[in-house]
Amino acid sequence: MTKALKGKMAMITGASSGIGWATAEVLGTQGASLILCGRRKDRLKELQSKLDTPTHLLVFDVGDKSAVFEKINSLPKAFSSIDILINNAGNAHGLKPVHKADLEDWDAMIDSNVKGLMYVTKAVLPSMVSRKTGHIVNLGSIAGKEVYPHGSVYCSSKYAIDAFTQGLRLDLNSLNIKVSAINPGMVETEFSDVRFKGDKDKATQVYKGLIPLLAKDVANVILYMVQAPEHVNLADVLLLPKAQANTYVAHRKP
Ligand code: 8X3
Repeated sequence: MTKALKGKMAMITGASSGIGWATAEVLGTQGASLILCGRRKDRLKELQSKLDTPTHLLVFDVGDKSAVFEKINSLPKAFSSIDILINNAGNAHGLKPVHKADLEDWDAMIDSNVKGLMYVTKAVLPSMVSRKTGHIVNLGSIAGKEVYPHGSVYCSSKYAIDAFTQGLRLDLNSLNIKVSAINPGMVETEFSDVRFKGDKDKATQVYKGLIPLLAKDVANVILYMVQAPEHVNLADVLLLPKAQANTYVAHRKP
């Protein structure tokens, strides 16, 4: 059977865990060659060892501007023509009201979720623009559509992704480059562990009494988006677990 993404090159940021890892597995199964980006080399190597497709590892922090351009500009020729960019890297740090929040948490979110996504996009674009082809999929969030208490800066970062996605779509419209966003609700990954800095009790409470999305659910929708017919763009997808109605209403079983 022909694999849907045979001959395509996909770059995935934040591939060392969660949605990025699952997306690598799903796109790899469909024959895409993969550039796996992340900060944790050991995790990327572990992922690489599980995949049956050509892969190249790029170890860098998306928030490190010079590293982003240096790494992406020095990709080996066989991996330099990127067809699909999955801008997944990012996280939530802390869940506190503005007057109690830590500035370091704000910087971490703005640096990776916002600036990092923008740097990676800017670094990948020349190859897409010159070839007049490509598809950029940004990982937004329901938090980029609705603000919730104590999430002001995380939500700001995801609203910024929403605005950047719309701006990119306008700027690239005449260049045959597709721009999409997928905006998940609750997904059970390391997300809440990172947000609550390893406090397992707090992280577990987030998903208590309901069935959240799994990373693989998001990855499967990303696959659907990137293999849609050339003339079709799933431009803005909100993906929720059935139990979640919005950012603060979720039906939980006792
Ligand atoms: C993750 C969704 O609502 O937990 O981006 O912040 S939420």
